[in-house]
Amino acid sequence: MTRFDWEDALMLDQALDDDERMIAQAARAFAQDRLQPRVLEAYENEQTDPEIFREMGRQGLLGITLPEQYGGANASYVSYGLVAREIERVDSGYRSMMSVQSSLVMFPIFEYGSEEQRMRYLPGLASGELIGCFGLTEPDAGSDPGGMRTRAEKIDGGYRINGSKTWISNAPIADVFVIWAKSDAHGGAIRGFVLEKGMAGLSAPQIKGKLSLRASITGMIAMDDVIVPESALLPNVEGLKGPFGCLNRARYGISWGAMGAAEFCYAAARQYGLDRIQFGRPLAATQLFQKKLADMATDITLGLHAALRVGRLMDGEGFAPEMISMIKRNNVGKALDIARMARDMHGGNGISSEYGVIRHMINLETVNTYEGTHDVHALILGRAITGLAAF
Ligand code: TGC
Ligand code: FAD
Repeated sequence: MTRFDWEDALMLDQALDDDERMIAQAARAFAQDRLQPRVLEAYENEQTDPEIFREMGRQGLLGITLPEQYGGANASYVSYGLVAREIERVDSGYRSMMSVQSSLVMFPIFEYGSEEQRMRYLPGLASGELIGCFGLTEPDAGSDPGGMRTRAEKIDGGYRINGSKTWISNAPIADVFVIWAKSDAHGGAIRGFVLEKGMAGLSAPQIKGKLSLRASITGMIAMDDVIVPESALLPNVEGLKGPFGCLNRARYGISWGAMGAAEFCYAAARQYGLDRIQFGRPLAATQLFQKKLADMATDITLGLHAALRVGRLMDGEGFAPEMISMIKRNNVGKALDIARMARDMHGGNGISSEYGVIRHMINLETVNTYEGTHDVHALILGRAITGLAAF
């Protein structure tokens, strides 16, 4: 008879191929050996070590779905999800660093860029020598990016870009900026531009004082008459489907990543319940404690299998964006519930940084908001279900 595995209730591991299993194991070893020992200090001091990008690059974790000639590993989207899961098991901020670089910077340059742009940026981004960021959100355009004000004005030989972006992961330490702007030369359509650190008029001050996602640096991007050459334009996409095409990949990765954070919290709560004696017996011997663990195990297992299903569709016959809204919304929402529950099950110790659960809980508040809020994804699903947009 098959034995029940509390860490893999419906045998996800069996549904992976050898390459995927190997990539997941290597990512787990990297995350546990290289990231876990640094996360407490990074979080407490709100510090991001740029060296982590190079370490991820050496480990082959950046842009792994891209072809090898551009520094990728030609790996499946399931593999990409498994990497996100292992990194976010340590911290959502570290997964953010990986997923912005891979899905929001390397993917658009590969998918929408010229061959010259691919060769100029992708190998350096894959090795982590270059750090990238993705500027879509603005002070007055968050859930509604179509309301952006950043403008690209055609000038001789290029464009003049004016505007500001906010809440941009990696921006203060970025070398490469993928920026979305309305272009007058294209009838006001949204176009992508690749800007480089050091361009006159471009700055990226850090947003300090975040109480969530403190291990991942966030900033604003100010563009004050930034002049870019014609070659900075991403030639092969126009309209909001450009940034949304990138967000599909990143949101999909988050659906795996959030489950990694939830798995950490579930395992920590289980162990705490086995170790902690109250009323003369382990907390884990009480019915309430066991019900909470059963709920966690169920939500994690269903969430992981749903993410695997979407990953298989991405690697095979194709996906609808609403599928990704469903798993991003569900998995992050469930992970947040699980982290809150685990925090409670640790009692007073649950608020200490040493146990990790409150850090995951606070991080997941951000994950629930960025890449489309929990409610915006409900509205995307609602539109697909009813045919009526309620934004
Ligand atoms: P809508 O009319 O729905 O669509 C406009 C055009 O875009 C196409 N489209 C998509 N294409 C591909 N994938 C998708 N998921 C797509 N969704 C829409 C659509 O077909 C249409 O194309 P066309 O050719 O007809 O022009 O646009 P809308 O303005 O009504 O959109 C509403 C809504 C709510 C869906 C959208 O604005 C939305 O998703 N808002 C959320 C914004 C968001 O997610 N921002 C994320 C910023 S980046 C970030 O948070 C990074 S955090 C990174 C980290 O640290 O990990
Ligand atoms: P708003 O859009 O103002 O939403 C506020 C509230 O109103 C939410 O609860 C929302 O669900 C609700 N709401 C909005 N519209 C509706 C509606 N029509 N009906 C009902 N409710 C609605 N952006 C980038 O471009 N690049 C990045 O790298 C990036 N990194 C980030 C990192 C961090 C740490 C954070 C916090 C954010 C990051 N973002 C990034 C921005 C993020 O994508 C936005 O914060 C998010 O899309 C929400 O936009 P907003 O903050 O303007 O909130």
